[in-house]
Amino acid sequence: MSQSKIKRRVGKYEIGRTIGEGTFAKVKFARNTETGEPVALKILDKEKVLKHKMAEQIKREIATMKLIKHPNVVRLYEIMGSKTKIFIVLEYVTGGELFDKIVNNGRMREDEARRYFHQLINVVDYCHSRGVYHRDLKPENLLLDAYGNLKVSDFGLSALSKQVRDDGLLHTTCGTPNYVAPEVLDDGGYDGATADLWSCGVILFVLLAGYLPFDDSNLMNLYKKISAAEFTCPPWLSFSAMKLITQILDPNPMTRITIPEILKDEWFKKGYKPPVFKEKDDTNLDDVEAVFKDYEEHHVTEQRDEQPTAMNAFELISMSKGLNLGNLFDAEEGFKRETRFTSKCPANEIIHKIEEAAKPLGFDVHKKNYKMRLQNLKAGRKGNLNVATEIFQVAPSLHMVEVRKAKGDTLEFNTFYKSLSTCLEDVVWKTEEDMKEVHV
Ligand code: ISQ
Repeated sequence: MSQSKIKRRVGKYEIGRTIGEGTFAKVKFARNTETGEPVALKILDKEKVLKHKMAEQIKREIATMKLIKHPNVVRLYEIMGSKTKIFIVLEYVTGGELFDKIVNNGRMREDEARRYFHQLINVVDYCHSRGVYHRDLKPENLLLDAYGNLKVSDFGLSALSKQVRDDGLLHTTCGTPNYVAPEVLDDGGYDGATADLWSCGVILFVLLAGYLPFDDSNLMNLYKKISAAEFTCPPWLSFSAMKLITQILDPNPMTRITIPEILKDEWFKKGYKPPVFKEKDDTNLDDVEAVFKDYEEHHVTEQRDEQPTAMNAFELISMSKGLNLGNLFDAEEGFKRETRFTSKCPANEIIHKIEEAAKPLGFDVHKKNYKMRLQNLKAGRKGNLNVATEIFQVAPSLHMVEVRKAKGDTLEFNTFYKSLSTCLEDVVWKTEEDMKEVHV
């Protein structure tokens, strides 16, 4: 059972917990030990990158990303390489995912949604004007900073969203197709700019409606709905919002509304102030060269503290009170795609209960020691959700359970977590304070 954590260091960064996982990369919280600054560290396996002949594409994309300096884009600070890994050092943002707001509070008022949409269009316009396309705009890539401003992650890093399927080949359209433009699904070549705009339209719809415009548990039906742009606007949508969404969700990329036209749209224009920010031109690409030329003298050292550090039980308990979505936010690291709860039940019982809760929801359950991997193999959106759980022993009769989205759709993870919470109610340790909160 995980009773302690081993401190890991890469160069000047001390590595913390995993905050995200993808096919090619794992994202970890890390801290710059010289400045104390928190960062998000994207870790790629060199072997995987080379095996799939991705080195050139990733190098190009990382170099481009370093040039993108926009207040609403997660900054790429530097990259480092070790013998076996590539480390991408990214700005760390603490406000969580934009879509957590929908999950917790439901759809947004039009003014609030418009503010985020303004920021999204500003980013997309800025990047497109520099020839950079996202190609995978979706909720997981829309983060918020401490001031509630949008921060788009992975702009330009489309190689990292590629997926290795069972056939061993690389596929671009992976994960949830709900945000993907019809011409991308057609696989016959597409324009990155118009395809990104389609995804912005789907995002705007979700913000205003609280649900997806195109959804079906059957993947073929979902493709059909997307290709025909078959969606219905909810009755609470204003006419001007509906008009704009309909012009963005045009299945024909040739007639789809463009950014200059969006900037002139009646709904969009309300309260819009064109962005003003200074761009420092001080980018140095030497680190990118060094990593991809694999200069050994530039390799960072990966250190592991052999002496495991004991976990601070009180910290863990205070982070893990109750079983709610509120603790998706944490004071030290600010942002997580996971949540935790404490339990006084034996570990085996907790595992059994999680298994009992997950199986009827269509999850395949894999257990290894005190870690579990729940994989939803059903087709469609649910088919992509992967949840990792881990049980930590805090004291002989007290466990902390971490439930983390390893892969897939955030909205779906949160729905799953809510179902899990209901099933695990009698396992979770509730303090008197929690009980009071429930009853008031
Ligand atoms: C930046 N901050 C928090 C979380 C992140 C996840 C992925 C990429 C960048 C991030």
